[in-house]
Amino acid sequence: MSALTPALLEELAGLAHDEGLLRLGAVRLDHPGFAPARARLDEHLDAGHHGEMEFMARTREVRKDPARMLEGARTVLVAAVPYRGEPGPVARYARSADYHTVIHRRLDRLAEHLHARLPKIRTLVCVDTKPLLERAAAALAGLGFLGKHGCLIVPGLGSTVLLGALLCTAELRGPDAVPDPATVGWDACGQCTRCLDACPTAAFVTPGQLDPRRCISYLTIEHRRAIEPALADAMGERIAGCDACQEVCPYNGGREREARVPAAAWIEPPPGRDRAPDLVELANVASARYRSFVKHTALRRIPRRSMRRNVLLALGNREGPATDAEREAARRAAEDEDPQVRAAARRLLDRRGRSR
Ligand code: B12
Ligand code: SF4
Ligand code: SF4
Repeated sequence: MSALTPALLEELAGLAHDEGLLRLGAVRLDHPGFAPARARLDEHLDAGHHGEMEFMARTREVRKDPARMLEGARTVLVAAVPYRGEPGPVARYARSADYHTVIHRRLDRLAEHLHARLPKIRTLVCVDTKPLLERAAAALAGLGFLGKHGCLIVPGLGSTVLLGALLCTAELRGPDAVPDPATVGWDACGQCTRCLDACPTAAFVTPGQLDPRRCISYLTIEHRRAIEPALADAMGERIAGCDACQEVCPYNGGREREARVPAAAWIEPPPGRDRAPDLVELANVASARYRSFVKHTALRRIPRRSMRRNVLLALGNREGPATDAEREAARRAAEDEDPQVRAAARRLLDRRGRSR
């Protein structure tokens, strides 16, 4: 049988690091630590917390048993990829080059190395969209621990990292990276509750457990229906994703992080894309222009109509009377064929439409 020995894992971790896949670790799929993660997933889905994310309900059983997507899968390799950027209306990760593509390519190269060493194995690259419990796998593979904000915190890199995984049929030899699953919990947060307190929509049910239906990331990216008025008010000027719970996390501070990351590992914005978007222009953005705005970023997942709704809500949340350009944009959008765009435009006019 093909074995992933500690020596081979160490060799792969070195190669992975050079590819920009940091802190590579591995965990067996039968590690007992997956049991609480699976139970948590069941609880989450049974409570309907996934909201409109039907893909979560549809893939419940595969997510709990990844061998259903790769027959004979025994082990998952996981790595962290850091991103950075200033606060703004678009969450940092979504301003960067689309991590699905970037991390997938890096993992493809890692898989090539692995296949060269263990020719008989089969592998499957998983970045976000495959039904895998990525945070649990990363924590159990020894990359870090789960914070009360629910994100995986990698010591030295913080939680502003994305995860990529390589599922494989090789058998992992050697001791478990995390022998006691209890060590991945939120103990390392101590008495801190900054993330829970900073969440604009009070989306945490308990530490580490989110009700995504209240999370701005879900509302701006996944939720296609009208957004509840109180939640729309709390979104502020965020139009795609949210970083609030991670911005306040002490594990994300510190300039030393920059020095720890090899330059090639960062997921950076596509060239010329790091400026803040012009919300007035986006309010009535045409299809072709929108396609170029979202190109090569994870923003591609947001339909244009949802983005226009988000932008009009954000403009409605600004302080003070609307500028002429904002009022004009709102008037135009108030005649739109899409009911949510129309409603968000009218909200803006009602709140800020009076003359200055
Ligand atoms: C659906 C989804 C969302 C949804 C719902 C999130 C949620 N909490 O459920 C929404 C749209 C809201 C969302 C938001 C964000 N997401 Co998201 N999301 C996912 C996705 C696709 C599935 C997550 C999932 O399984 N949810 C179900 C719940 C129950 O799982 P969970 O919250 O991860 O909790 C697990 C742990 O608590 C664990 N657990 C509980 N107890 C114990 C005990 C032990 C011992 C262990 C081991 C584990 C464990 O079990 C749970 C299930 O595994 C993953 C990718 C993937 N394939 O995993 C990315 C992912 C989690 N998201 C990611 C990111 C970056 C974000 C945002 C930061 C984006 C943004 N800036 O807007 C926010 C963060 C919000 C937050 N505070 O969590 C990253 C997280 C990276 C990290 N460092 O943790 C992931 C891993 C994508 C990636 N490949 O990088 N996301
Ligand atoms: S991403 Fe924003 S809305 Fe979602 S839990 Fe964190 S702070 Fe709350
Ligand atoms: S902000 Fe505090 S409580 Fe939240 S994850 Fe970071 S250390 Fe933990």
